[in-house]
Amino acid sequence: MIPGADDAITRDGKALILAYDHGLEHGPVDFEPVPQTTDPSTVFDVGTHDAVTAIAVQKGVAEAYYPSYEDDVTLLAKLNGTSNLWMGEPDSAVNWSVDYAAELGADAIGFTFYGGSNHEVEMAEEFRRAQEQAREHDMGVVMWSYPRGQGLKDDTSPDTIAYASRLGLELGADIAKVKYPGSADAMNWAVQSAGDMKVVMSGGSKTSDEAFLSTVREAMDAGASGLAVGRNVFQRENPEAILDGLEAVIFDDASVEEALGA
Ligand code: FBP
Repeated sequence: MIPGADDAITRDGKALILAYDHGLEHGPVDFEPVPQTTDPSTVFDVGTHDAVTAIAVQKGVAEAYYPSYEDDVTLLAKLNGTSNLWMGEPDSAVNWSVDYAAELGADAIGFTFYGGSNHEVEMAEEFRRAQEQAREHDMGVVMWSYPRGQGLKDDTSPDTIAYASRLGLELGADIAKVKYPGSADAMNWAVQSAGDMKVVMSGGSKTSDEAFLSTVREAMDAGASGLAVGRNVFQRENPEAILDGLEAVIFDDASVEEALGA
């Protein structure tokens, strides 16, 4: 972690990253609730909301759509990713180089790291290369830190998520994105485990406005530095409304009740 390396993708030290790599990770099934989101332009439009500090996409989407939005959104290049069609032990192909991401205009890279996978060693080496290249370009580094693999029984237990955030600090991320471990205490343990490195919560599958904002409020109270979210924003008919609420909770320290009225 280098203090300030994430400045381009944070506001007041906090992040609201709009993740839109689901077409690769899950397939078009994630776009079915709001079919217009199959078109990346629709989600880039959502990403122009003031609350969004960066939009995380894969190479092909960045190449084709980011040039039309470069004045309005901050690009986070999600470097690796694997389809749901892959049936092996958790692994993630590196799909573009950091140099190419920088050339396209990215201010940060995102990298999935599956600690505990039988592929952990190679993934750590790939992360090392990407992290050091990102430093050469003054780009921030966000680790999608998702421990999983055949040896791991519970990938969201408090100890596992604390380990996930610690892996981000140990391996040189500026921000670790972790699954919510189920309670404020457990989230606080994950934040403490990361030292000065920022920890953000992963969005997860879509829930109600109140349930989602409550979880985000809990995570923020536990010391999280924001959120990286996909489905809980773009699977809503009115994504701007939930972004208004998230902006209130994350940046203005609003209560859930205040945010629901935002
Ligand atoms: P969501 O907010 O929709 O959960 O997105 C976060 C994210 O990390 C995406 O960037 C990624 O596509 C997806 O979750 C991967 O989820 P999983 O590996 O758990 O299926």
